[in-house]
Amino acid sequence: MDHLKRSEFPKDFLWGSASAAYQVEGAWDEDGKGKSVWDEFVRIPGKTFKGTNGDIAVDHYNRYKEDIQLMKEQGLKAYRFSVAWARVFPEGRGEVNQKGLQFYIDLVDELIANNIEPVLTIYHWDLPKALDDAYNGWESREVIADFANYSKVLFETFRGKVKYWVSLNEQNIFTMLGWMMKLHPPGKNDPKMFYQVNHHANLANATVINLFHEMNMPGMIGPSFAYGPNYSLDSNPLNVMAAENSEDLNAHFWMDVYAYGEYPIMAMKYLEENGIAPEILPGDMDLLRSAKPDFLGLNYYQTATNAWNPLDGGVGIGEMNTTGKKGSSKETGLPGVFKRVENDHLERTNWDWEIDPTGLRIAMRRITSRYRLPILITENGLGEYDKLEEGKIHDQYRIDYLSSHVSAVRDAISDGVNVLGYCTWSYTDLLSWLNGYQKRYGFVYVDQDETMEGTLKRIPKDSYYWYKKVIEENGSNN
Ligand code: BGP
Repeated sequence: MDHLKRSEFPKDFLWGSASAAYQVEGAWDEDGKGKSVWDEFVRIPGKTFKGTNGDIAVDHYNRYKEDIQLMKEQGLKAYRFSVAWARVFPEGRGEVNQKGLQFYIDLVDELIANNIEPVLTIYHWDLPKALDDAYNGWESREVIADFANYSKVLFETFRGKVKYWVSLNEQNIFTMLGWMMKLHPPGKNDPKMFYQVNHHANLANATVINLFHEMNMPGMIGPSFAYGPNYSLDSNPLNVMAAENSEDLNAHFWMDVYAYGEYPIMAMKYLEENGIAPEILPGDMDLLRSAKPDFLGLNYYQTATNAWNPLDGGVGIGEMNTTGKKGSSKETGLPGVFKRVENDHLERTNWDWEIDPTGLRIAMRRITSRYRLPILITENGLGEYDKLEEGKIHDQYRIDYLSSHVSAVRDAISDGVNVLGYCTWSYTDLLSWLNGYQKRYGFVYVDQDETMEGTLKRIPKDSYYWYKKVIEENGSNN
């Protein structure tokens, strides 16, 4: 809708930016850190772009002070980062590795000393390998207690210092890529296990949210979900139904559980009919219903446009573009349910991600209408090639992307959405899980590439200065 007068961003709006441990830290085996499933997965030939890994990443572990200095100069209000579970518990459980924990204590103290609000993600995909060896990680209910124990240590350590907590990052993505698409660890295609793993992750998420509340932790906690609203290709009712199927199976299936502790009716019926529904034990649903997140973290990159996909001969799991060759992704779908098609109204990035700022506004409105939870945008950004020209990076394309999305957030606020903050992905350039170092997202360029022999020098891009101004003006010109 058009408004007579657009609302302003709230005064205490968290203008932030984000990262994740494996993608920035490096120091993969320093100071007693245990191995994670990613430390192992990246060493399997053919799994990541040109065999890139996060052994060094962008060396944030050793350069966090320099990075925080850049944040301070930019005026950043919030920094979202994740804790590497295996740094704190090398075996995933048992003894705490004090040196590993100390890194995060120092990081948080440094942020606070520079007036930057820490936003801590407890789990951003780097499961301790020891837990995978012991019981196949998320495949076993044992993970719930270990995750709660690890979270408790973080709650006790950062009580009063960290106010914003993200429990799980993109449960839908790490499970889909791990147990359906064979692209993330453990590299399986096992639909039944996919749903079982998700049920365990839901229980783990509910357990730590309840723990946070039982411990009377000051602040707020919620999961971050990768939500791309589903559109119908057109007004053909079959395509509209395909879009609704996708919304139910690809979005409500998680968000309904987070917000209400209920699995969506049609999605569950479909899983039962196909023999892939998770095993739900007595008491599980009570636990899920009892846990109420304080906000929903939204990671938004793109929307999905859907068309009808017949059961007979329909399109199955396609291919992702991880090379940066535009047009190399392949159509993907679920026969009898939906298939994802191109949207002619939208431009695409070199990695075939559709650019749709209005989709962000739609995402925020749908979440608000269905769940009535405050939203913290925990990721949004553009992955592109950047070119260093005479010591500068003129990333006008990123500025265009981000400013149109900031404007969409303001429109959503004008519509009545309650937004706590907006974190771009990412602060510095970093390792893109499957796409190496060439797909860059940062405000700060890092001299690191697929050879992993860069100088690691940091250079603020044009977008860095653009965001500085947005923060100064509290978004009033967007
Ligand atoms: C999200 C993840 C991030 C980040 C981002 C960009 O799904 O939470 O960790 O990687 O996507 O994705 P990519 O690196 O694949 O371009």
